[in-house]
Amino acid sequence: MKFGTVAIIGRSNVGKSTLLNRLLNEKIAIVSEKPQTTRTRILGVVHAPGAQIALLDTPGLHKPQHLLNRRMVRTAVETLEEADVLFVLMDATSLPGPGDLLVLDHVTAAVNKRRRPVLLVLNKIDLVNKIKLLPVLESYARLFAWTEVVPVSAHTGDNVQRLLTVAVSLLPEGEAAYDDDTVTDQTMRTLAAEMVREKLLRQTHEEIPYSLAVEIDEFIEEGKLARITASVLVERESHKAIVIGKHGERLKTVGTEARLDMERVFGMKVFLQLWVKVREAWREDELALIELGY
Ligand SMILES: Nc1nc2c(ncn2[C@@H]2O[C@H](COP(=O)(O)OP(=O)(O)OP(=O)(O)O)[C@@H](O)[C@H]2O)c(=O)[nH]1
Ligand SMILES: [Mg+2]
Repeated sequence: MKFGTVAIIGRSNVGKSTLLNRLLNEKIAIVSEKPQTTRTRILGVVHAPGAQIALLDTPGLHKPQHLLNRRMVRTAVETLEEADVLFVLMDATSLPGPGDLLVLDHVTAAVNKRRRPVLLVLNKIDLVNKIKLLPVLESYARLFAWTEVVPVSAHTGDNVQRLLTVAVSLLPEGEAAYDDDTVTDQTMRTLAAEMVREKLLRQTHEEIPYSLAVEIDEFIEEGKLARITASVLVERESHKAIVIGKHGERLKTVGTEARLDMERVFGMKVFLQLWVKVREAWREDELALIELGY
């Protein structure tokens, strides 16, 4: 039996959470086109024949501006330092940029402390033709002594099976750490909060996506019904008005979309109530961050 931890590392938006969901065949991490979507480490357990992988999605590595972001980067760095195998996710649609070099600095520092397999996972190959892929591959090959290079599309699933095979071959020997039916460490409360945040991210722009948080105030299961009350935290009164929208339309859309997701994932009827609250500078407030699970 093989068992090990695999960290998915990279800058924001390269598709780390999309890859996690793809490898699990289940949506446990929210995804959006806005940077810094993932704020915590998310465990997904991949059960393969003769092997189990504790796959860890992480926040995108970036230059942090707020306490929230410093904690996000710390989470990613700690995860990368502890993992047995690293998936370094890069975007196949562009040549390495400053954000990617920052990621490689972190990876190099961790590997210098303790050697272990480092895979270059070049994602989003569905967006580039093969001729354009070659120079990107060559640039990355020059930057690091990769154990293996695997181009994939987390979106279509192209070559993801091969990535799994390579990962399993690099895992240490060991007993499975999780039950056969364990998929994630995310609680229903956390999943519910994140589903609301995902819909909010899609509906908002500029500064607002970064300054939003969602807190579950009440999660009551009554047989096949869940009564969920959640607060959307924003940093300013003006943001509150935007999140609510004209005649409450935006918040209503968010609520409906999130509820439908919850009903599908939880397999129960959901009654969802959303409130919007102003909590000034929560991104700098350690207590608020701890309460929010960040
Ligand atoms: N075309 C294409 N789009 C992808 C692929 N993988 C991810 N995306 C898109 O890229 C965007 C970012 O995806 P995420 O999975 O949220 O990226 P992430 O690396 O987790 O980002 P952070 O959590 O912000 O660090 C989303 O719009 C995804 O739909 C892919 O293989 N192909
Ligand atoms: Mg993510």
